[in-house]
Amino acid sequence: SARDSQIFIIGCGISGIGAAQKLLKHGFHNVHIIEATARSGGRIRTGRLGDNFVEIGANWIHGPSKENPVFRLACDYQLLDKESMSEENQAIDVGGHPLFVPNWFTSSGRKLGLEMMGPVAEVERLAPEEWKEDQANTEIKMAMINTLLKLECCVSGTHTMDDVGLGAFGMYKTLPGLDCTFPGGYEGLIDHMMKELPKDIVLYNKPVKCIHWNYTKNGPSGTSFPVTIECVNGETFAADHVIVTVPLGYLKKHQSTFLSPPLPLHKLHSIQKMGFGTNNKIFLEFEQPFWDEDCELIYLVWEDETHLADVVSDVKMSWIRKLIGFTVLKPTERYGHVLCGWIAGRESEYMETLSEHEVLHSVTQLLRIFTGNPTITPRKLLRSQWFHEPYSCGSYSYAAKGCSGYDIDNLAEPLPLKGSNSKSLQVLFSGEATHRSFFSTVHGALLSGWREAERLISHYTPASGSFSSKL
Ligand code: 6YU
Repeated sequence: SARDSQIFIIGCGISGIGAAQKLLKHGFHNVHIIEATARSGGRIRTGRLGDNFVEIGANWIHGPSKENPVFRLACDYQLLDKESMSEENQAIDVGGHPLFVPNWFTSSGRKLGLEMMGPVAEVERLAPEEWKEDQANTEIKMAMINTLLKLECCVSGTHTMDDVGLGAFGMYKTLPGLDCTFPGGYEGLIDHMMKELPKDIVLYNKPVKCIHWNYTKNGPSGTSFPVTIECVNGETFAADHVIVTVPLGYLKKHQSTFLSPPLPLHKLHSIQKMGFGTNNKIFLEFEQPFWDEDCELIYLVWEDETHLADVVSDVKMSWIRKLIGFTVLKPTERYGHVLCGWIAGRESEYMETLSEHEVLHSVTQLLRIFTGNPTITPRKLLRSQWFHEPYSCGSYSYAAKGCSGYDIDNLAEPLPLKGSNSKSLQVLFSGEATHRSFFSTVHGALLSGWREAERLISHYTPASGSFSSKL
């Protein structure tokens, strides 16, 4: 029967897990996940810094409210605290920009007063001649704007905002609800989802090398399969359908070898055009805080950066200038005094090549300068290295200049294309980057996995009144 078809899902991130869950629920029983690494979760990864859980990958549920499937799952599994689940929290709508209580430190060791903050937002609206009237503060405001611009690079996961396209940027949708975190770690969500799947569904440590499609291999009982999956270790798997969930960064890097025959040109072009960048975290633990008790976000401002720029001129010498500052891990009773630094772009990719010791040294020097306190010494450091993760090749996708919704639709389009005579839906595509309005998020990834599972389900569900089977 249709439900016997062999389905392989490549990648055990939330998109792949979501697809498997949905297929199994609809009676498909020959479903397997092939995962390159030894673990599930992909870019959802909870690590440890001393006694603390810290998120190496995804951090928040963006827009935790009823419409968000990650929020719904997290509530079902009881993984959130009361406040995050409250109706009030769900109703707060800040358009994707949580309002953190900030502290501003500058490169001359000054701590800026909050009164500076208002005028920064105003500067963007002022006519150039009006700027001059406030000459004394113009330069420091420009420097503050540069910090905010670098922060936008982190949010979008891009090297520079010059690479982000305005049109497609507008396709990204925010949901109501004030962003919240998982007190027990984001990976708890993965653990719960995995518990609902059969134990042996995932084949770990099996990086896929190539998907051979439009290809017929005779199976044991004379059945024929259009797809053969070839793993790096030489093993092969015959399939009717394959759902590819690998990150866009991985597809970009391996675009010419990952499929055979190769991807159709329009699909290839869209893969090249869509953006995929790096955003990394640097966690630091301190004995004592140097920030205010209510502070949630520490900004670092370079006073000599008085011209609009979000990239540094000499990456090797000055990569640390791209570090926008730190979010403060709350509540303090749970974490102690832990900061999470944010750094995007090629400066971030360069940081990954340095030893932990070198990064610690640079960050310590930086903090001593910005606080004017020559004794500040972080106790521990942990940083992510998403660009050099061989099965991620970066952090998440963004709508690059020149991209449109069609490019995202092209990424999501299954193979072979409509109108071809061969067996349809051989290779399907899901993953964060294939979602038109929620790209770059966990909920976008989950929804895209469900979408491709549903595509297969409806493929095998004869339209009512029709006698023809699609098999
Ligand atoms: C969110 C957040 N968040 C921070 C950082 C990162 C990400 N995201 P997966 O990669 O998970 O799975 C694929 C699997 O495939 C994987 O296991 C591989 O090992 C495997 N694989 C690869 N190659 C293979 C092969 N050859 N063979 C076999 N297997 C193979 N999202 O909702 N909240 O706070 C953050 C953040 C540092 C790195 C994030 C966040 C993104 C999510 O982590 C990500 O989308 C999903 O986990 C992806 O799941 P998946 O299954 O698709 O892939 C206007 C405007 C616009 C801009 N954007 C707004 C900003 C929102 C983004 N914010 C992110 C921020 C943070 C901090």
